Amino acid sequence: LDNAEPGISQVEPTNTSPTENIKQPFVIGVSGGAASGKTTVCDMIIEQLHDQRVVLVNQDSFYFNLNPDELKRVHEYNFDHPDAFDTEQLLNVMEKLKHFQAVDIPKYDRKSYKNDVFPARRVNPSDVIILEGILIFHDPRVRDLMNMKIFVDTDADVRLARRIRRDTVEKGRDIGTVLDQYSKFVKPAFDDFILPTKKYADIIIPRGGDNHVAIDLIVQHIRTKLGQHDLCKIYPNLYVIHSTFQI
Ligand code: UZR
Ligand code: MG
Repeated sequence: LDNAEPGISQVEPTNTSPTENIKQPFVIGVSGGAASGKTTVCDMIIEQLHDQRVVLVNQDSFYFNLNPDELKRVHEYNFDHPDAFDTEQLLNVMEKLKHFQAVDIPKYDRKSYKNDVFPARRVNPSDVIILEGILIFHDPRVRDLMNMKIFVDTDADVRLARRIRRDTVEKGRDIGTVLDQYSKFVKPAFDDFILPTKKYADIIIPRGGDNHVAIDLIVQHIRTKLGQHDLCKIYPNLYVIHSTFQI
């Protein structure tokens, strides 16, 4: 070894794996009351970031399955409470995605209240992960994963009107049941659990998906952050894309 050519030991290895170069995916949390326009905001962000590897993870996928007793009295079940979600499982999934590992995410069916609909959704490693859900800012461990937190702030009457339309027209539910559920669970949970997490948001978007200016600003910020995220080291194309956008 003493005979090794001088300077050889100082040569940096060139074949490092991507994960050694890259830091971590950029994680965005999108929260807000039920029917506030969270999904629309996420879809608009994803559409504008079409040249990036983006994945959407919905908190719905982590609802606990209901036992037969709970299923029998489903109208008494509180889907708006933090305890309705399997946060440990969400954290496991996020841990994998943060290390660029592919992961299977359960599919949740709001009609059957089951989250083991087969096949599960296969999610490939991504550079941007969007976490969407009414209570996605509730657990500090989940909040700590996020690089950017967005709260979609839509008036309660607009949310209720949308909720009624969604549950009656799209899900075929009876209006009386929808209103009962709203006053019994949805509204109290918004006041007790969702609204108090608004203070953790970096950005509060009034009017949700109608707010194109806010979406444009958010997407610009994400692009800037991705540029600083060391991604260009392994994705030379991304570097080109970014420099083009910044000129
Ligand atoms: P978003 N929800 C259902 O109606 N059925 C389910 O099986 C699971 C959830 C409702 C939930 C909450 N509550 O108010 C709303 N109830 O979906 C959140 N009752 O939906 O984030 O898409 O607006
Ligand atoms: Mg939604």
